[in-house]
Amino acid sequence: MPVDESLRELGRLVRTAGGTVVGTTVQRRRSPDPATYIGSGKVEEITSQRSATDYTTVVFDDALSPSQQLNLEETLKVKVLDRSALILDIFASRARTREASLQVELAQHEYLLPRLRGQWQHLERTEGAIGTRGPGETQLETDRRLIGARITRLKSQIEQVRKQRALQRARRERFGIPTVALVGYTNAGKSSLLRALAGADVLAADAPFATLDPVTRRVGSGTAESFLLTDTVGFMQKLPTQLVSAFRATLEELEVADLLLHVVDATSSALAAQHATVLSTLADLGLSELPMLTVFNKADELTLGDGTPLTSEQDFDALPVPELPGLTDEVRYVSATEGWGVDALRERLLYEFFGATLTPVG
Ligand SMILES: Nc1nc2c(ncn2[C@@H]2O[C@H](COP(=O)(O)OP(=O)(O)OP(=O)(O)O)[C@@H](O)[C@H]2O)c(=O)[nH]1
Ligand SMILES: [Mg+2]
Repeated sequence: MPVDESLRELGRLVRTAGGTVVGTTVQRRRSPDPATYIGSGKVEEITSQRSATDYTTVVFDDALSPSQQLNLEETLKVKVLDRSALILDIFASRARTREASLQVELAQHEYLLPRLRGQWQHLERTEGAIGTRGPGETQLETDRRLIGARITRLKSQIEQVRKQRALQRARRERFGIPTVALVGYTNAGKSSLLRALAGADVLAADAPFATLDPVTRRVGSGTAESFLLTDTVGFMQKLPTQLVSAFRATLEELEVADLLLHVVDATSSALAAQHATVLSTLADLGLSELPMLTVFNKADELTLGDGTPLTSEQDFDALPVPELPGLTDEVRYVSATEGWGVDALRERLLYEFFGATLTPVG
């Protein structure tokens, strides 16, 4: 993804976390400085901007090592966050269910553990300072052990969740209900499409990571001819690995899907990069082999070749077939909010599973 797109995305994350962006800066380097990520000149430039903008936090659009983060905080004298910390913060504010909370807390602790630097560290050097005596154990070690123990406990609780989910899935499979999983870049409109297809009351919001919990709804008429549609957390470039692995219990819902419905935001200026990110995340999760149907959403905001806006789904025929690398599967346009192409998509999905008994549409 181009740097300016990535920074724009970072800005959205900052705003979602409740911050305001007062300035951005970019440095081109052959490789990051091992100690401070950016070069010393850039550090000075950022410091000197302090008087003008009075910023309180500096956010880096990449993963910082624990020591880079510490060094930068000491030099810049403000809080320093990286993209991972910011995303973790948003996830923490979004977690509603016990399951999501467990997964987010695990990711937070795993992020925190190598960054523990203890307010006590400086005391270790002062011989005989209060709190450094005792059976040879420093506070920092105690903290590490406590967090380690918490991580172990969280992992076993998440394991319980996984077993629970596996049971539910087995039950579903026994009844032979096909499952479709919505996947896509965050904010592409997955929840809106679930709402449109299933008539379900689920949260859709113009913010990254509005959905954390997998929500499953039945789509179709009657019990015989219906499928389950599952919505889950969206993907994003540079998503912290702790998060992806912590969300395994949830993402396992995707593994058993009969079909992935990949929702792409057709209006995005970073469409190709977002599409590629979703494909590579799916590959990381070992899900590349699943059949996939790609829908280009938000088609109501597209314009035709001559610049006129679309007025209905009738205009889809006049839209070009999007050309994207890796796009080999069937492609469709939809508008989840206007309901355009939604009935045809539902029919198409039903036809996928019950084709023999249904009249093909669309
Ligand atoms: N114009 C237009 N806006 C849409 C459409 N579908 C979704 N949106 C808007 O896009 C924003 C994100 O929609 P969501 O359904 O929450 O997206 P999501 O993919 O579930 O996002 P996360 O759960 O945050 O990953 C919301 O403001 C929706 O109203 C569409 O077809 N047209
Ligand atoms: Mg959502």
